[in-house]
Amino acid sequence: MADTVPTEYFAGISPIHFEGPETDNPLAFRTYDPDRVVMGKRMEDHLRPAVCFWHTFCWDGFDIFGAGPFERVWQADGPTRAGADQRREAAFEFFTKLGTPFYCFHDVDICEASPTATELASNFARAVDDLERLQEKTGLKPLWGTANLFSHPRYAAGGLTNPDPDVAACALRQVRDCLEATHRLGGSNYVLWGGREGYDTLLNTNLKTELDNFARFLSKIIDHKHKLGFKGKILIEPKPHEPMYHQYDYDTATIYGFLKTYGLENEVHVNIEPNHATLAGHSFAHEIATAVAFGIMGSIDINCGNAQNGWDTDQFNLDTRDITLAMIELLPSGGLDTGGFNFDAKVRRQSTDLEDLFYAHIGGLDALASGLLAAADIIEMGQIAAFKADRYAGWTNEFGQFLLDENTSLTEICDRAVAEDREGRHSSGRQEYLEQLVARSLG
Ligand code: XUL
Ligand code: CO
Repeated sequence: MADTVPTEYFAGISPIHFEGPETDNPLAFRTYDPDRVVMGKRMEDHLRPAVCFWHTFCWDGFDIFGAGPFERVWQADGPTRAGADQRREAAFEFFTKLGTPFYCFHDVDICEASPTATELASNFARAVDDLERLQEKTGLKPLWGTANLFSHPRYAAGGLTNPDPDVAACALRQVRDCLEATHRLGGSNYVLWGGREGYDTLLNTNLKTELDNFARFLSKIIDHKHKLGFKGKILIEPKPHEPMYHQYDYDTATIYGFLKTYGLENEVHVNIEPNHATLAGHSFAHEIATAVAFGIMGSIDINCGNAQNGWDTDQFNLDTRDITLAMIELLPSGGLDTGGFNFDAKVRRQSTDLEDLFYAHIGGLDALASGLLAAADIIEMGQIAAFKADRYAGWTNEFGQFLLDENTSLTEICDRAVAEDREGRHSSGRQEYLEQLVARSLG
């Protein structure tokens, strides 16, 4: 047991402010300036940044090879009620000092270890009351809440796609409680990450039954959301694998195909995570472009992987080019509305000091701000949009329209192509010129 409950967990760290690019203070923002207006909107309103509970306050640094080295004061009591009470206090002190308006949580993140479903329900309800108090004190709100349907041993074969109806019912109970709590706390969205919705081997899996069940339960969740009057979005978070060999929510395109198959495409959006995009063999920008194209863009879990390995390393994304390329896809669509950028990222295991949590989030926010500024600059200069418009201009011409006309048959197209001797000719895609424009705005 910790002897006393601290009144301040991050003593010696003052609220973080914007000091500009010239500052040499590592506990200040160099680029993230919440009130700065970019393309007609405040930076904070573009980014809607959120800090997550799980990596930043729950994780003690353990990995599969060794115990956690972090020794956070609020972790000294272990996963007890007293420890969870301190964890929430510490988290809200951190959010307030960092100055981010949103946070994200799993049900299990905010309360003590709860072996049974009934214990979780009552511990969670108590913790949500406390979050309400902390929110009133600080003005923070959840960007989203989510039920953890992957840590408890009962979920080894999935939550909503489990072969056992008892387990699925347990998962639904957790989702119901967490959706209601997220609504009550004024959350902007509700997330479903299907960590164990998938399989390790097809030899023990009835794929069609699992997908049908998942869709059926998803529509019940959507019905419940409407009954509650929750205006936020339901978000599915794509990830191809890890922990399972194959996860059903493989990537944005797969999710769209699933939603469309079951008629849910107008009810569900996606929560895109760069490290999940790269695990699926895509870029961050590709996932954003796909979600925007299908009208299912929701929110972003910002992080990145490591180019040298194939794991979900959840690092803070400092790659401003990667962020800029994604923003170029996102901003012209109007950007995020209920979504935001949640730091689903963790400090490295050797970064054991409390200041490291600040350096990580400050660096992450500055990188987002730099990407936003560069993308806005590129969009405002207009050459990329102009190049694309010109590249596709043929489709607005009479011949292009003739091809696209639903009454035009394949034979008519071919006959006309022959009669008019239309062969076509390649024109430059100008990739290097376009990349140069991006590099120029990155400075
Ligand atoms: C796991 C992951 C989760 C979800 C929420 O890879 O990203 O933290 O964001 O369950
Ligand atoms: Co995530």
